[in-house]
Amino acid sequence: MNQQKALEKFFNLIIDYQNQIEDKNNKVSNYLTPKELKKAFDFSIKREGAKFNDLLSDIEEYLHHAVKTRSSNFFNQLFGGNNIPALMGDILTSITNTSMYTYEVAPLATIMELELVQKMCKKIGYKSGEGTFVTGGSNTNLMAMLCARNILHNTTKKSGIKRKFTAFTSEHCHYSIPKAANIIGIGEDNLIKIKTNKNGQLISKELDVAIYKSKQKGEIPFFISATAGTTKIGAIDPLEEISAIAKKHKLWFHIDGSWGGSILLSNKHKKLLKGSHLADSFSWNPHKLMNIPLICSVFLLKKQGILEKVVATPNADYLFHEHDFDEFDLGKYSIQCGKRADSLKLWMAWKFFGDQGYNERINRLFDMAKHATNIIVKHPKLELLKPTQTLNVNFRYIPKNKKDVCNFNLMVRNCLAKKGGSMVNYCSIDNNISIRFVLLNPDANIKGVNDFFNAFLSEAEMLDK
Ligand code: ABU
Repeated sequence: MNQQKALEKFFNLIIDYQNQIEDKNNKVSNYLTPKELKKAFDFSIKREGAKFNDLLSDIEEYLHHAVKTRSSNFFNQLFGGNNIPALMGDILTSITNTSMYTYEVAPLATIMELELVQKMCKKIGYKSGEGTFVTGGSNTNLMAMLCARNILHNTTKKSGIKRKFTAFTSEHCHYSIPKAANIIGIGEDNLIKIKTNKNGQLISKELDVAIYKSKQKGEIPFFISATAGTTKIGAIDPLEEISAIAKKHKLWFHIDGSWGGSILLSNKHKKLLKGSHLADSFSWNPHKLMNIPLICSVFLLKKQGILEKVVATPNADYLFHEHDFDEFDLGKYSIQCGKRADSLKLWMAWKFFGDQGYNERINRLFDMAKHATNIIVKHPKLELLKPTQTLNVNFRYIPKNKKDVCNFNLMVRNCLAKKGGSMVNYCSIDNNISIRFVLLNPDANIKGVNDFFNAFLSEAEMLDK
């Protein structure tokens, strides 16, 4: 089989796969243990190589075993959803295979990135900010801490840290914040985690006190990270209050909006993120609520000129040449060298759906989160573990004898995942196992949510007999 025929067959398989995704009766996963999977699939790579025919049957197998994360029955993770324009963009990115470091090799994607950064800055309320696409939400948070360190203490870029720097966030922060503290050299122990209220939101008074205490000890507080959409609960910290504290103490104020940032696209719900424009920097992951294929993460800053100051390093004259528009060579503003053209898929999706389309998509998700919450509240056996604030619905089933509730819920969840009809994740909340039902796929509908709860309840009732 020649390359052209192989490509044709490949795209036919992709179309079949897409049809499976759209068929709501299709399984989300065909679960196998690692041992079973090793038996079911030939992972060996032979010295003599293989033929396209072999690869095509491997691809069929791969698609069979792949978890259908774009299915509307997938409620497991903070990414997913069907988005054909973005998928086209992603395929186009692979086919044209370039790196975003210079305008010369990525002309269109460069301008798209710049346009998108400005559009996102406007949504946040930044008048003339800047930004860069990075390789995941964790790295947007890393960039934020690095910018804070190098801008507030401008000798650190060259000389490193000589004193004890402290950073502040809530106990519900994403685990990338301590990682960032590790990577930029302040150390995880010097990240001070502030208590949250019963809704999982940072208590700003406690933040203020913690900063004072740190100063009294002779430490150097420099960074606060608030969260707009915590991973477990979907809580949004009190952004305006935190901004006032950051201003008072002259600290960098960052918002980790990796999950909740896209709520800014909803005219109805964007008020939840009131005060976003006050932050010095903002993390936003379009691969979450905007349903762009992984990875699509953007780090945004209120002021221009910071990225170059923080990351630019001389001595790459084989790549960055002086020319009439060398400010378009985006590699100079990135901690990466190779940089995938992730702007293309976001640009295509946003062009297709428009602001209006995304407004409707996000609003629909909020309606479904409300519907799911109502199901839980009305059902005698279900308990809502936290008030639903955005798109995370946390609940559990209370079995007859009320014994071992955590393990019981874990069992129900795992049975569902193994059967593969739908997938939902779990987390710990206040020392309980919580089923975390997340809404991010706008193709899910009220019937789909009802079907999920019916499946969950029938599994639970069977185990509770
Ligand atoms: N970046 C956090 C995503 C974790 C999750 O999918 O639940």
